[in-house]
Parts: sequence; structure tokens; C-alpha cells
Amino acid sequence: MESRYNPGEIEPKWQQVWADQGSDRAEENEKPKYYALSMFPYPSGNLHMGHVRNYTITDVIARVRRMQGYRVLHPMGWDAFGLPAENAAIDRGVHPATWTYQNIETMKGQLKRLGLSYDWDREVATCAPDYYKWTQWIFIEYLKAGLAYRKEAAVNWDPVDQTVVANEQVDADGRSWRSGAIVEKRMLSQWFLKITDYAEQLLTDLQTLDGWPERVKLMQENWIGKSTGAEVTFKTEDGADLTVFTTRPDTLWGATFMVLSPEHPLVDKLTKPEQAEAIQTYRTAAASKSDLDRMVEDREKTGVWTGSYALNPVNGAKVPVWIADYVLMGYGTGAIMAVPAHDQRDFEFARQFGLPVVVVVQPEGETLDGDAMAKAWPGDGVMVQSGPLDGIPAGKGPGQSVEKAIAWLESEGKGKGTATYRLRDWLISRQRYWGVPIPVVHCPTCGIVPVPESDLPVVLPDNVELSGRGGSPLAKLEDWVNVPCPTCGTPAKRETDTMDTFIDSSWYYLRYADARNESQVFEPAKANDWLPVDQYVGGIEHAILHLLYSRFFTKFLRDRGLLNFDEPFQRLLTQGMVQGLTYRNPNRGGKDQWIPSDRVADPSDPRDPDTGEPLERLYATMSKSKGNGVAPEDVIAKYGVDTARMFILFKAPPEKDLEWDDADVEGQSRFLNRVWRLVTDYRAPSPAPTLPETLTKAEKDLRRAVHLAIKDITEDIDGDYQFNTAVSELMKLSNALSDADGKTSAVYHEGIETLVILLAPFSPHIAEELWQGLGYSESVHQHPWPSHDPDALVVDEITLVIQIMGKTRGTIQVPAAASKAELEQFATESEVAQRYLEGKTLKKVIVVPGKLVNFVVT
Ligand code: ANZ
Ligand code: ZN
Repeated sequence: MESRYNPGEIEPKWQQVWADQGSDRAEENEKPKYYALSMFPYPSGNLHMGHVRNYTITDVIARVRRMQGYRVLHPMGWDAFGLPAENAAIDRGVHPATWTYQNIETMKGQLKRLGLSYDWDREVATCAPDYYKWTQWIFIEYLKAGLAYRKEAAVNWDPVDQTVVANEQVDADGRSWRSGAIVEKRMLSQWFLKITDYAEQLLTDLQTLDGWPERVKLMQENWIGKSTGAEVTFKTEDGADLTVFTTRPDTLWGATFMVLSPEHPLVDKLTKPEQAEAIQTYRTAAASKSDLDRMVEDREKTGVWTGSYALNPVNGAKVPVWIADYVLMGYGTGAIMAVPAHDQRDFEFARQFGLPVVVVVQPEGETLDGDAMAKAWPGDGVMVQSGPLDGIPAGKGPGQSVEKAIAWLESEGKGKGTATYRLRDWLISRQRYWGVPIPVVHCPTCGIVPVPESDLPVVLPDNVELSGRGGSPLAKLEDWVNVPCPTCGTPAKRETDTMDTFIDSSWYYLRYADARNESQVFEPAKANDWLPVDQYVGGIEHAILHLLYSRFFTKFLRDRGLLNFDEPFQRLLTQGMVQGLTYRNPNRGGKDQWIPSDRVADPSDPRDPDTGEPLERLYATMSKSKGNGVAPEDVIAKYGVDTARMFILFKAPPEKDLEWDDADVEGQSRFLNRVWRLVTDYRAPSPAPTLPETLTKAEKDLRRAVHLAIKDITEDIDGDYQFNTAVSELMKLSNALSDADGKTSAVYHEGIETLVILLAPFSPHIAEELWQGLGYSESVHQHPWPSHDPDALVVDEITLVIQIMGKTRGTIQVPAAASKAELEQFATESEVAQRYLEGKTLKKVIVVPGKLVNFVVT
């Protein structure tokens, strides 16, 4: 073995050996299974530090589990459809497929240089026909189940990317997730998946996910947004049914008007001729506003009366029907009963248009007057002017007004208790090229016809022209579009929309279980064997959509009889960001405010290189715009991947943000060099020494350090993946071995081997090299994870502190098992005590077992 630690040489060497031996292949055998999964990347062409961190965390887990006796599935693949490929095609004239596969090649090379223990035989790329064939197949399953449907819908149109984007892909400012452009509303025929059928399960099953961060579960819960209340049906004057959703059915007696969303289907019917023009103008204006704008609370209320009335089902009161944009079509029933006395928006509306305000909840110790009140009273109190509810306490609790109101409505046949969800059906169609073609044909006679399974995949044609303008590129390919109907043979047309790429990533973790299957989406037995994923690791940015969609797909495929579990991801770890040092000039704006650290001359007095102004020094998520990125390949070239891994694992617990720090990287490099010398300096006696019956004190101490390291590191990993403390323990163990005398004992031998074994999941290459140097021919990664010997941890001597008047004067070694009385005796007889107690009168002796003895004197 070479005497110098040379990661640049040993790392590629072992990577090759492991690849040749197929050591990381997932095996189907009798061992317990473990599925470790990182969120697969988009093949952007460049691996960044965030990826490296994500994959390192999962890799350590996979390696430890293998050593612990599990058969491990640890796969990798590519989330390979999506807009950037199409944009690259437009900008640079390279075909999206070419661009994507080139990027995959590059990134795969980068990943291989990281020594991650992937089973590359199971690699998937969502843009490959042998993958998207099954994406299409799943879509048809949804279609068969009645859960994929087409509907004319007011959709979010991204004017830059020229496509429809889902509601959840529009941010709080009404900007598209991708292009950043303000989205517009358009009416178009679109494909949806009926995720709302699963809303309740998606909500309640969150409770079973003990291994998920609370924060992520809460985000999902809020996204699903369940509200309980009632649906109540009002009759209009001409006998039409107008159903509203309310969370406060107890306030029905206070409903003085109704408001429909401007998009409500009954608006035309209810609009009287003399109101038609005003209604039309208002509807046009509302159509240009985003739902988010319309939901802003303290906005001036606007609306138009339809000219019609409805009858309040509880008291027959005639209430006018209005339209207003604060009522959204996509929530509840798109219509409300307005109770201005108790709902602030309704109150403002009533005051704006002079509509009556009727109080039905009187707060304690107050008497509200509908004509005089300055704002709505949404709180508790006692029901008044409410027929059967009079005198009942207002509220949602048992026996209170809401429960009573629902019971009464149901008994009178006027309404029913129900829940509504904020979650909307998932709009999945995109008018883009680089995605999975939706596998249906539109036939003039048969309507929508799914492409038969034997004709799947519907292959994305190559010869496409991409301009980024004018809607769907596929729609322009006449040859591709025009096909005979699969059912009746009549000339028909292919669907030209492609699927949202979130569909592709909603099931890839299932395909890994049986990635090369050509005749089935996956063999259920294999999926049920490997799944659920035991540990999923990825970014918090996927806390809502990707995870929700994946959970939905799993539940759906379970209901189709393909899976026997309810949730795809047993445990979830959302790793923190990797941050780099950067400087900010608060006086400059926008992108210009960030000054990369290589432009700062004197870090102790950082100044703007252009203006001389003082700069703020801070850590921020690595990005191009802040100039604070660190390229993985640079770090690896300089230190090797084992050092990079050690640094990443040591610097912060996995779920916390990590500040990149060159000095700490150096520190880890020095540590690995020390381990290298320690192990290569050791000359193992042959045959290997065996532990003697009795150990010297020094041997006992060393052995305790070794077994404590095993115990603590195992607990750090099995508990909450506290890899940072695990690395500290490795450093402690290495120090203990360095300091040991008698570097030939059996205990030392055990210590050196244990150090290498424990290091293996963290720094797999150096550990393998050192292991072979110790004379082993089998991989260290095949070695069983050690378990600690409890006897080795027993302490037979402890250090006792001697205090005089509470002041520490010295320490002595005493048997750990000594009684209180014995401790007092040892202390009294000690040299320290003798010296300090001379000529003093002893008043009291305080003994704290295991710690100290304090002498109180006068
Ligand atoms: C009468 C009422 C009286 C209401 C009262 C509230 C308080 P959450 O909790 O968010 O689910 N609403 C129903 N559908 C709506 C829609 N499509 N657009 C805008 N508002 C809508 O809110 C449910 C309440 O929001 C419902 O209960 C309804 O107003 C309104 F003292 O009905 B309520
Ligand atoms: Zn047909």
C-alpha cells in the first residue's frame, strides 16, 4: 500500500471495482428489505452541491442498512421531461431529446464520481418510451376508473411559455411557476385527474406518517384544506335550485342576500333583461382577475344584482341574488348565502349596497343592532331570531348551534352536513412538446377513445418544429395527428396535449421495483416486496405537490389492485440547503446587490469593489446570481469525494441548512489523512491477536472508547440520522487510538478494525482501501455492522472531585461501585484532603455519588 493518502487514485479505482462486482445491485433474497430513495433530479446538465448533499445522506443510510443485514434498494433516475429542454431547443436549435440525453450522460458521470452505491441496472428516465409507455398506461387506468376527464375550464394561461399551468403552479403574486410571467385566465378544454375523490384519505392518512416532519404534514393538510359545514338549497323564484356551502348553517336566519360567483352556471338563467348588460360587463372584468386577487380580504366590495330573488328555506324570506368576484367558482358550490351580521366580507358588501343586516348571534353582555354595527360579529354568543335555534349557544362544539342547525336541516330535508376541500382536481394537460403524449384519440363517432394497450406507447414524434409560440407543437404535425379511430376506423385525431411532468414523478419509485419489465407497469409482487420506501430524502420544495401527487397515485393503484399498501413513503427527510458565503451591498438593488466573495479584497473589512461602500457578510443558498456556488467537481478534484462527504455530514444535521466553509473542508481532509496514517502505520500481527482474559487499565479504557463509538454512532444513525455527531465520534475514536500506547495489543487491533468499519458508510473509498491494507480481500461494505459489547462499557473506576468549602482542590480515582460511606472514606484519606484539612475543624461532609465529595470546615 502506498504511504500517502491519494484519494484521486483510490476513489476511481474502487468505484470501478464495485461497478464490476455489482456490489450495489438490489437483490431479491430472504434478508429483510430496505428501500432508500433520493428524489431523482431533473437532468439540467449540472450537478450542484444541493444534489451532492441529498445523495450523500441517502447513500450513508443505504450503506449502513446493507451492513446491518438488509437487502437494499437504492436506485437513481431522471425526471427528464419538462420545459427547459424545450427552451434549450428553441434557443440553441438542439432537439430536446439530444439535449436531455447529453445532460443525463454528463450528470451520470458526475454521480459515478461521487461513489454513490446505486443499482444502476434499475435506472429510469421518464422521457424514455419504455418508461412513458407505462405513464400512458396509468393514465388510461385513470380514464377507465372515471378519474381522468376533460372539461372546459377557466385555466391559467402562461403568456410566455404559451401553456396552461395548474393553480398550484401559480405563486402568490399570480406568476407562473416556470416563466415568472403573470398568468391570464382563458377558457379551454383541459384534462383533469380527479384527486378530489381522494381528498379525505389524503388528509386522514397523514396521521399514519409518523416518520414525516410535522411541518410537511401540516403543509399537506393546509393544501387539502378541509372545511366542515353544510350544503343548503335555496329555491329561486322560478323554481331553480341554488345550493350554497356554508360553514355556519346556524346563521341561516340571518342570510339577507345571496352571492354567486360570476362564473356560476345559473347566472345567465337568473339575470333579468334589464340587468344583462351590467352583469356581462362585470363578468368580463372578473375574468381578468386571478383567484388570489379576488380573495384579498380588505378590498372594496363590488358586485351586481341579477334582478332575481331566492327564498330562504328556513323562513321563506325573499332574498336578492347578486354576483360578486369575492365568491370563487372553484370552492364549495360557487355560491354563498350572505350573512352580513356575522361575516365581514358579507358585511362590507351589505354596507356598500345598502342591503339589510340581521343579527342572529348575540355576544354575551352586548346587544348588537344590525343597522348600527360597524363590523361583523364572527364570534360566540347566543342564537336569536333563529326559530328552533333560539337560546342555543352559538358555536361548533357538541350541542352547539352548528350541530343543531345541521340536524334540523337534515330532518326538514333542507340541507345536509358536508365537508368541502380547497384541493382542486389536478389539471394535467399541457400544450407543450417535451412531455408524455396523452394517449387518446378523438373520434367524431365514438368520442374520446383510449389508445389500446397493444399500441402503447404513443411515441412522441421526432420531427417537430419548436418555436415556443402559437400553442401546441404536436397539433401542427398533421401526419401524427390524423389516425383512424382505434374502435371504428373512422378518420380521427390524436390528442395533442402532453401531461404535466409531475405525473412522471408520481410513480417512478414504483417502477424502480421492477424497472426493466416490458410487459407490465411493474409486477405487483415486486412492488409490494420493495415498497413502501423506507426512507425518502429530498428537498422541502417538494413538500406539497410531488408528495401529494405520489400519495394519490399510490392510493389509486392500490384501488386498482396493483399495490397492497396505502402510503408510498414511510419516512421522509427534507434536507437543508447548502449555503455559500456572499456579500451584500444594501444600497444597491436587485441582482447587483450581491458581491461574490472573490471580488472582496479584504474579508475583515468587506467593501464594494466599485463604490467602496461597506458590505454585509452573509450565507445564502448557493446560486449563480449570488456568485456563491461551490462546484462539486472542484472540491472533489482538490480533496476527493470522501472528504467532501465527511464535511457535508459533519457540518450540520441533515435537515438543517449547511454553511460551506473551506476551513472545515480542510479539517475533514486532515482527519482522513490522520486516519490513513494511523491505519497504515499499524502492522497487524499474524495471526490476529485474540482478547486476553484480563485487560490492563489502559486496555480497558481503550476498549471502552471503541465500544462507546460503536454504540453512539449506531444510535446517531438509527435515531434521527445525526451524522454530524457520528462523525465527531469517529474523530474521538481516532484520537483515542492515536493516544494509545501498546499499539500491538488485541484491543488496539480491534480498535483499528472497528474504526475502518465504522468509517465505511461515511467515507466508503478510503475505508475500503484501508480494509484491504489490513489484509482482507472481502469488501468492508460487506462486513456486518458491529454491535457494542455492554461489558466493555462498564466503568470500574471513576474520577472523584475533592472540594473544600465548594472549591475544587483535586481529584482521585475510586472504584465505580464504591458506596457513599466508602467515597467519604476515600476522600478523607486522600492526600489533597489531608493537606487542606490540616488544622481545620470539620463541620460537615457532602457526598454526591459518582461525582464529588465536599468538606465544610471552620
Ligand atoms: C355563511 C356564513 C356565515 C359563512 C358566517 C361564514 C361566516 P372556509 O372556512 O374558508 O371554508 N364561502 C363558501 N363558498 C365560497 C366561495 N366559493 N367563495 C367565497 N366564499 C365562499 O369558508 C367557508 C365560508 O366561506 C362559507 O360559510 C361561506 O360563507 C364562504 F357567519 O356561509 B359562510
Ligand atoms: Zn370511432
